Amino acid sequence: MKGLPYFCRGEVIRGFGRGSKELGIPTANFPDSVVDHLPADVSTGIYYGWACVDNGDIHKMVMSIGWNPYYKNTKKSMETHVIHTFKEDFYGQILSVVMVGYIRPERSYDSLEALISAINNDIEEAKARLEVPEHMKLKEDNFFTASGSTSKSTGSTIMNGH
Ligand code: ADP
Ligand code: RBF
Ligand code: MG
Repeated sequence: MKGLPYFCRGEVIRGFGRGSKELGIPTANFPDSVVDHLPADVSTGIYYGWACVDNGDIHKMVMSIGWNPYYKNTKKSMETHVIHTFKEDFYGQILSVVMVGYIRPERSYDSLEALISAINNDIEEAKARLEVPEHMKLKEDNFFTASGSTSKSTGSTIMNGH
């Protein structure tokens, strides 16, 4: 997929407040400044990659980019579900991500159950696909260790405040 890997970071803001957390799938939302910087060749859809909160550990992630057709959002969003159980919320903290692969386009579903089950499939897909050495390597990228540095890998790096 063109434009990958794509590195970005930004503050975690409040999202649509739809209670994705209650569904067991919280998503950390990026502000418009990060969404608006996405290059044109990074299309909407579901991606997988690595993520870390502030200077914390690096975890696998899945990300949804687009208008959530199931909810018919009017605003484009970038929402990251970090595949890890956190003790506390991390609103206001800096989320760093690298998107390494594409899973599927966003689509609408007949029921909430169907949407949840699709997301759970994405999570399993991400866990498996990230195991290959080529993707494991990106975990070690100095984008994650040296906060504020520019990645030596291909793809853009956006600094938002940090
Ligand atoms: P919102 O609509 O405000 O984005 P969500 O229900 O999607 O609300 O919950 C997202 C928030 O949950 C994140 O901003 C973060 O603070 C917290 N959170 C806790 N665990 C996770 C996780 N594993 N992945 C993403 N966000 C998480
Ligand atoms: N929303 C959709 O409308 N259609 C989708 O296909 C879709 N896929 C998603 C896949 C993943 C991995 C994640 C994390 C979210 C996805 N969403 C999708 C967004 C979802 O609707 C949103 O996170 C919750 O509705 C927020 O409560
Ligand atoms: Mg959210």
